[in-house]
Amino acid sequence: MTIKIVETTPFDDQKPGTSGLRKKVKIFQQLGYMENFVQSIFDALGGVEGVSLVVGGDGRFYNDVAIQTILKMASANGVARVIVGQHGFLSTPAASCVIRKGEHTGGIILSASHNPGGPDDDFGIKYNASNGGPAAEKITDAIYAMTREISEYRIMDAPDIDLGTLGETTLGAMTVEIVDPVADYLELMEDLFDFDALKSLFKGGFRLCFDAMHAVTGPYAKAIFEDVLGAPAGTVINAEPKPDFGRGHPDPNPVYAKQLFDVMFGPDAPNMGAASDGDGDRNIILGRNTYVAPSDSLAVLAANAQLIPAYNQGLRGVARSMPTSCALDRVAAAMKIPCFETPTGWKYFGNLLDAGRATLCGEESAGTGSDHLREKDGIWAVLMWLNILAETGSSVNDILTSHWHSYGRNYYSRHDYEALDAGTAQELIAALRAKVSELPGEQFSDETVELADDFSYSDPVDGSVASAQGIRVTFKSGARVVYRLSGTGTEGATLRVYIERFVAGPDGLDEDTQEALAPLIAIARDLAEIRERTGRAEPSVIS
Ligand code: VG1
Ligand code: CO
Repeated sequence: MTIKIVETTPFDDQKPGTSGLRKKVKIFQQLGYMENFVQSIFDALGGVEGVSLVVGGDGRFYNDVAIQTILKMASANGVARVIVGQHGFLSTPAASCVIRKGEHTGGIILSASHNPGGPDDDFGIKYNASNGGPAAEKITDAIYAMTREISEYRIMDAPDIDLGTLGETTLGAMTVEIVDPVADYLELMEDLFDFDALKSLFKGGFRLCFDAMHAVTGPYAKAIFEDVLGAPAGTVINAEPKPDFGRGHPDPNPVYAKQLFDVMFGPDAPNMGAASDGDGDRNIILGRNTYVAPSDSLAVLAANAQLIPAYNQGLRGVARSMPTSCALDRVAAAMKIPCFETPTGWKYFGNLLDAGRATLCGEESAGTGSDHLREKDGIWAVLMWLNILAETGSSVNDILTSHWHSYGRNYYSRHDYEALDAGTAQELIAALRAKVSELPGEQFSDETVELADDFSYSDPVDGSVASAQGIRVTFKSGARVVYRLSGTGTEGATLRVYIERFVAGPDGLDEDTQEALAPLIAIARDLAEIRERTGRAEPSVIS
């Protein structure tokens, strides 16, 4: 076995987005592309001699090839030890868990999350730090800087490692440990929740349908819900992970998780439905004939967290991404705890969680989590709901309705315009940015603009500033529209429009979301000239 030093030249498109570097598989397959990025991670860390790293991914096409490359490069760069999930599998939250528990230096997660997988679809890679969370912007910026000046990478000339056999082996001087991807994560969940109460719930005939969407959560969900908690076999559907997610799109929303929605809105629906995404960090929750909007789910979890063993001391604070609805703010106000508003992307929660200033956090894009990890966590959120249902004896629908009666309802929807021409999308945002300062006071139908700006976040822990994070327009009525471009896509641009209107109740709490928001949706489209600029009359996905 020898160490090869390979000369290379920079690629100019390796800037990490909202959550790492995401590209088509074909781009990653270019000679040296993966290697350049991995070497840049190592270089940005100031070298990796003697460190220990965790490596795993969501099992999508190219996962195995990428892991072999990373192992050979880690060895050639002097890494002492690498922990790999068996068959290369580690859900994103499980990777965060393994990094934290083993006090490793960091980890490399291979995933394009909710994007489709397969030879013609997407792949991704990101670095997580020793706290188990996505690298902060200063590290991703440093990685990007390295990709611009890289001239060589180091790789071991060695045969592939067998990723299927548990236990230790070596690659050059480096130890490789293949671990059960579920074990540490299951142990953590057992610490947080009342598993006896959950076992009794299922024993009493409670029915759950969990759609793993042929993605990484299948083995986790089967082990936890069926094997440990005693839910009947078949509780987890689409449980077998596949490199192309069964040709599906592992994004748990009403469009791509249609099978689950059909079950939950069909005859004889189970008590609760849930789904996760490609890498297991997202969740959606459904009751019978009910879809719980992720922003509402976050608020419900915050309001009821004290029922759960891990949070029975109360929450120190909560945090949400800027476009997430303000339902959480109402709960925080009632609890008299701080509510932080951060840019989109989990990396911005890291400092608040590390500093103990936020206990629970979440995003409108179906991500919720807490200080138990530094990633959002899909199965954790499902266990939160189950534990709340077990404690209260209520149904999902009852919990949600009574929440609205206590706090009012933030009607909320996100409209995505996918695969737009990138230039057109950027011009649309630039035009909005140019007019924000003139918007206050302007009237659109029944709404008058109160505030408009391009969101800028100043981290209260380390003072770092993230600017140009999305255009917010708040109306005097309390309604709100937010515009931003996705940072996770791999083709053209996706415009996300977030629309929100608050109704205090007790009347008007049971309207259809799209109907309740219709006038505001029309304003949102006019204000940004979406049709005129993009030629699109309707969004491609409504969630
Ligand atoms: C999207 C979501 C964001 C989430 C990110 C990663 O980003 O909007 O809330 O943190 O995906 O989620 P964007 O830039 O496309 O809007 V995942 O499940 O990829 O790790
Ligand atoms: Co994800």
